[in-house]
Amino acid sequence: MKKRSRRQFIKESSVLALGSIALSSNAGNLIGNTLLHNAQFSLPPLPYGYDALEPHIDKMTMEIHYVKHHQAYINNLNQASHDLHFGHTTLETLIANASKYPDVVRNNAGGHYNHSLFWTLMRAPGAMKPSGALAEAIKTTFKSFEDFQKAFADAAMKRFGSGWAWLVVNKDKKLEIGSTPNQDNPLMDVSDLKGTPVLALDVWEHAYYLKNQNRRAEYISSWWNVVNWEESARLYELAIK
Ligand code: MN3
Repeated sequence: MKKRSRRQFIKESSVLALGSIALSSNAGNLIGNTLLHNAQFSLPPLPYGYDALEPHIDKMTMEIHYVKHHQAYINNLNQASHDLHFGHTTLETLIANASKYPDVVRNNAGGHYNHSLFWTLMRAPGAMKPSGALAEAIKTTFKSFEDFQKAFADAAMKRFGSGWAWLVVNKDKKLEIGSTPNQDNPLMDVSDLKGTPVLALDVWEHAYYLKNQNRRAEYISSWWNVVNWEESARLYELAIK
């Protein structure tokens, strides 16, 4: 049996700051039936309670989405890290180089990254629009906030099957709307849509089925009530620097 190098056992010590959440990388995680201490990836704290987004997104959906679905991506990613020995590689690097890894990495690194970002881009119902530089850019690019919402919802509706809708800052520092399949994201080398995410919407059925069943349009229109525009504006300002 191939002996693993000492380096592979050294826990990943970097902390990836993603939005306002720090993805601490040294908590224990279950790998198969064994508690793997110092597992590389762990569930970031949810910045609000499961019921904080009510009545727009229900408590049970939030709890299952966070505790079961997000955790499953993390468990699968830790299992892949264990099996493929990439314990020294950051989540950002795995995503940027998704084409170089098996699909299990693309799917689960994407799942972990996307959900970590998604939680920070929601909050208890508040301001329904952004302000500042992001508001100006939306107006310049899409004519009006309402036209932007229509185009974003359209991208979310047209994504066939499971995936994500995105507002990104592209390489020309311009806003662009698009969608990705499965757990792909615009930071992946395999993605057609490329850019820095400013807004993300999960359109997997697990994100809305308990409350909205098959009615994705209803979920999207509810979701506008809980968008964290302050965080989105912060990501925009970082992206255009
Ligand atoms: Mn999801």
